Amino acid sequence: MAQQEVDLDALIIGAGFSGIYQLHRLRQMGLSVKVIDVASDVGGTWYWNRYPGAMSDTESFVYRFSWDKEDLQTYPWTHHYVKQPDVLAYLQHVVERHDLRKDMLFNTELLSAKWDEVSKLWRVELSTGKTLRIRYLVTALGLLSKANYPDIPGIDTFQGQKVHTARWPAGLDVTGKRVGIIGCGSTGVQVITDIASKVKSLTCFQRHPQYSVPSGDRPVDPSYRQWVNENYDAIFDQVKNSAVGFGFVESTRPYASVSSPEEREAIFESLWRQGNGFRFMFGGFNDIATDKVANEAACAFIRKKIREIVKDPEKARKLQPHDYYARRPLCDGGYFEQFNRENVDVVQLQETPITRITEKGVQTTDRLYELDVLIFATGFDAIEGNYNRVRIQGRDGMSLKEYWTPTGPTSYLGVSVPKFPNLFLITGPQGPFTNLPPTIEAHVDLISGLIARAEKGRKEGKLPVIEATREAEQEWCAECERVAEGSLFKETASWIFGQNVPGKKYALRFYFGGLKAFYEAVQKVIDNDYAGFKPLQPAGDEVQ
Ligand code: FAD
Ligand code: NA7
Repeated sequence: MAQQEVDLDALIIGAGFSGIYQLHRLRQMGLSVKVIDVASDVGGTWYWNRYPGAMSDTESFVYRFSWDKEDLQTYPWTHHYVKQPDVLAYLQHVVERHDLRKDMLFNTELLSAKWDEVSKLWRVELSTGKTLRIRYLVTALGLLSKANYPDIPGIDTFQGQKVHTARWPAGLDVTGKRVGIIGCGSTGVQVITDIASKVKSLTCFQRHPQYSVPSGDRPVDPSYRQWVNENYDAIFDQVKNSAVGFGFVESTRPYASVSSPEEREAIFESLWRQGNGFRFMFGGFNDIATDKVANEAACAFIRKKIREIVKDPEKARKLQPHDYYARRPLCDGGYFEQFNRENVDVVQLQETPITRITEKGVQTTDRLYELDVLIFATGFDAIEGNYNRVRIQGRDGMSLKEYWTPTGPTSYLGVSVPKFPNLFLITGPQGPFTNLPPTIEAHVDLISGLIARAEKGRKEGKLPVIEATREAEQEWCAECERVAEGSLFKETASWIFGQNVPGKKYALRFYFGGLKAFYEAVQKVIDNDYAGFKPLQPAGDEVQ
């Protein structure tokens, strides 16, 4: 049997949480493997997003890897939430601790990848000019990684400084400046909260007001840290057996089961005081995201809080949302309070839309806002954005972009796409909607198992080719649709369904069945000899 020469057993694209763990796992299996990233160092999201106030909204104790227990118990964190420099330092630390850097190449972009049907290898082309033959290609490109710039007329004429939050330049200091910010999502809320007290003026151009609740961030008490350290096994057991994996116990109580208005109010008030957006949405009642009455009760509670916090009635009016509370839930460190500052204002774009950007600033239908700095907190071309800018061609020369065009992005379990053999996606489309590290671990563990199976087959004289079947992908899509049935998220425009980028197809991009159900589904696949993946074929003479 002829051996096909490979340059590497596996190539991983992306050096964030996903790429780091995948490298660790494949190296443990004795494979030759490298990670590349277009960035100049590790970190992924936390390398790129250096805007003021950037932080995680998952609490510190579960926004990390679960697989290195000693590190879990010894690595320091000072607050209940980790800020961007903290997460970056943590990921750098993991890389050093497990000696992973020697297998990482930075300033290196994947330009294209083509499946070669004869050799059964991927031929990948890198920005460094190198072309490599790879057996297993793992994409850890990130689901919130390709920055989204709005298409506003005159955007290039602005003479002040323009900046996207995901590309914040080192040394940009907004102190004392006239600043405008377009976008009030999770990122906008963090930036506004951080810079409001420092800038000369801050104009927030808001298209949709947001439901945001307090984060509850505060310094970590030593006794709390000790409790966490002593209970890490139970904590991650709970996370992996929960729906969203945020480290709190989700409620099983329907809103209607509590009949007393005072008791309902007390539950919301308690959630508000504890802090965290996901806890507010999922920790008090089990149907805020599915039942319209329950949802409106949560909305009314948050609107009341906004009216209480924001003293200027006109600003308070503009800041109150009236759509469903059914986007990724936000939390903040005093967002609405910032609008009590004289130098901070909100422009409701549904009333006075932006007509163009001029050399001096932002022109709306009623006036020109002169600015020194214009911040785009306009989010990401999420999920498939990074895939579409790389030409990945599977069987028959079809690109992933072409494969996904008719339906929107699909996959089997979020990791594998029919007709793209030996391509493995970490947090690909239709993976779980959760705190991401536990989902990343589930994906990496599944991919590592699939590759181990292929390697075992290879040693037994079989073709090491892994490919999901079309039927399995369709069944998984149907399962994603089934568990999303009745979710108010489906009725609320956001990046989760692709509505934040003009021209992007509306499609279900996540599995809403929860982490526990996802882990169970994966275990079932493994127990049934990787059901849904084609059986390994005997190797012919010409290929291996
Ligand atoms: P990423 O960290 O996005 O890394 C992908 C890497 O791939 C990038 O470094 C990119 O440069 C590289 N890459 C892409 N294309 C190419 C190419 N063609 N060639 C070479 N390299 C390429 N999640 C949570 O669960 N909780 C949170 O609190 C939370 N907060 C967030 C806050 C912000 C501001 C943002 C933007 C995201 C947040 N997320 C959060 C989501 C976050 O993206 C994930 O938690 C996690 O960091 C994703 O890791 P990753 O390795 O999968 O992808
Ligand atoms: P999001 O949540 O997509 O928010 C982007 C914001 O930008 C949102 O308020 C948008 O308004 C606004 N936006 C986008 N385009 C425009 C235009 N053209 N005009 C005006 N306003 C616009 O991105 P984030 O970065 O905040 O958060 C993404 C995820 O990263 C988040 O969930 C965390 O996981 C971290 P809209 O509300 O659509 O009207």
